[in-house]
Amino acid sequence: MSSSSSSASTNSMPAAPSLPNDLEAHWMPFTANRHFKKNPRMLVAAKGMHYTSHDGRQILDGTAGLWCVNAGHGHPKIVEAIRSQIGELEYAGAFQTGHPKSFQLAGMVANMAPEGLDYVFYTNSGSEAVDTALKIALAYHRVRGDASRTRFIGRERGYHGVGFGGISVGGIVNNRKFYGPLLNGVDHLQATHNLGQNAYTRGQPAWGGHLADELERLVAFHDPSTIAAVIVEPVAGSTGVLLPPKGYLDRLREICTNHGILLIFDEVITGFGRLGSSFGAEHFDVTPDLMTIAKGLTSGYVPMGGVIAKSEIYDAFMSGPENAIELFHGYTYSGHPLAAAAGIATLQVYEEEGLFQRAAELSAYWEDAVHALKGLPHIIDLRNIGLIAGIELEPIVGKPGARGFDLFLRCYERGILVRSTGDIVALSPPLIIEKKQIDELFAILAEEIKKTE
Ligand code: PXG
Repeated sequence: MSSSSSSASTNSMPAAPSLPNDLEAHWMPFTANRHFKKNPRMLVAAKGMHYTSHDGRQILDGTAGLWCVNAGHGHPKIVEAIRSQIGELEYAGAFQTGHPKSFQLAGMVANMAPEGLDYVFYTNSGSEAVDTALKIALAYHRVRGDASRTRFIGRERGYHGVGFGGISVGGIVNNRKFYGPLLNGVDHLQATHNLGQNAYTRGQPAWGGHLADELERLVAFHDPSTIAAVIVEPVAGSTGVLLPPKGYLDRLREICTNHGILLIFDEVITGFGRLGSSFGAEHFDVTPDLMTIAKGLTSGYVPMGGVIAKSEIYDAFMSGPENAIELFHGYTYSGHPLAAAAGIATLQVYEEEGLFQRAAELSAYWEDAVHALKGLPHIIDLRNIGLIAGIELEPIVGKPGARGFDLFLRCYERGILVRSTGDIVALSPPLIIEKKQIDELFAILAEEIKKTE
C-alpha cells in the first residue's frame, strides 16, 4: 500500500480508541466496502447475547454472528477449552498423523447424526464442506465402477458457499454470474418459494411438495446413470429463509433412492439446534447420504466444517492395499486441534444446557413474535421455523435491496443486529435467547420497519 493511502486517514471516522486509524487495506467479504469504511460498524467484544460496538454500545445479537454462535458469546467452557488446547498442542499434521481430539469430536458428531451417518471428514468452513461432499460423491460412484455418474443437481436460490463447486450447484445469481462457466454438468431444481400460495405460513407450507417431482423430470432428461448427487439446504437460509413445503424433502429422498443418486443435505445453518433438533434431517425425518456441517459445530469460536457420510460411502473407499491412501482430498487444517477442542466443548455445552430442547420450546413464542409483525408497512411475507425468521419486504421500485439494507442500518443504530439479504431480513439468534430479549428484538424491529421508507 502506498504511504499516502496508509497515512492519509487519521481520519473521517469517529474518535474511538478501539478503531484502527486506517481501514483501507482490508477488502471485506460480502460487504459494501466503501460504505462500511465511511461508517464502520466494528464489534470489539461479546458476552452472552450481546456484542459491544466500538462506540461502546451493547448490541443484541439477533443473528448468532452469521448463524453460527448457537451457544452464545464468550461461553467460559468453550473459551477455556480453546485456551487450554493452545497451550498443549497448537497444531498436528493432518495427513498421516493425528491428534486425539479430532477423533473424539468425530465420535460425538456421528453419535448426534442420524442413524447410519457415521463418518466425519473435516474441513475449515461450510464452503469447503460442500466442495468436499461433491468430490466424495463423484469419487464414491467411481470407486464402485459407476464413473459415468458425474452430474449434480442443485436448486435455484440455494446457497452452498463460495467455492467453485458450491456456486455451481448453488442458485444465487450474483454469486455465480461473475465467475464464468462454473462446473460442467450441473442442473437446478426450481426454488420452492411462492408468495401467492404460501405467504404468512407458520412453519412448513402445505403447498409445494409436488415441486420435488421436477427432480424426476431432470433425472429422466439426463438419464439416472449420469447423475452423482442432489444437494439442497433443508431450509434455505442465506437466500432469505425458504422452508421446505410439506412432503418435499421426503419426495427428493425417494427419487434419489430409486435412481441410485446420493442425496446431500447442506446443514451448515440447519445443524446444531437451529431448528430445535440436532439436524434438519432429524427435524424433517429424512436421512440424506451425506451431510455438510460448519458454523454451529464450534459455535463459530474457531473455524471448522465437515462432511458426515453414511457408512456405505466410507466403506466403498476402504478396499485395496491397506497402506494406500483411499481418498485424495484434505486440508492442512482438517481437524485442527483448536477447532476440535472448541467443537468438543461446544457439543458438551449444547448437551449440558439442553440448548436444542430450549430452542424447540422457544419456537412457538418466537413464531408468535414473528407473525405479530403482520400488517406493518412494506411487509409482504413472514416465515419461521425453529429459531429462524424471514421477514420479506416489498422492494422499492428500481432499488432492490435498498429497503432491507436501510432497515439493517437502522436496527444496528438502535442496538439490535439483524441480517438483510436483499429486501429480506433474516433472524437466527443464539439458542440462549430469553423471551424478554425476543420481545426487545421484535419491538425495535417493528418500530424501525414503521420508519423505513
Ligand atoms: N452452506 C450453507 C447452507 C451456508 O449457509 C455455507 C454453505 C458456506 O459456509 P462458509 O463457512 O464457507 O461461509 C453457508 C454459509 C447469511 C450468511 O447471512 C450465510 C452464510 C454465510 C454468511 C452469511 O445468510 N452461510
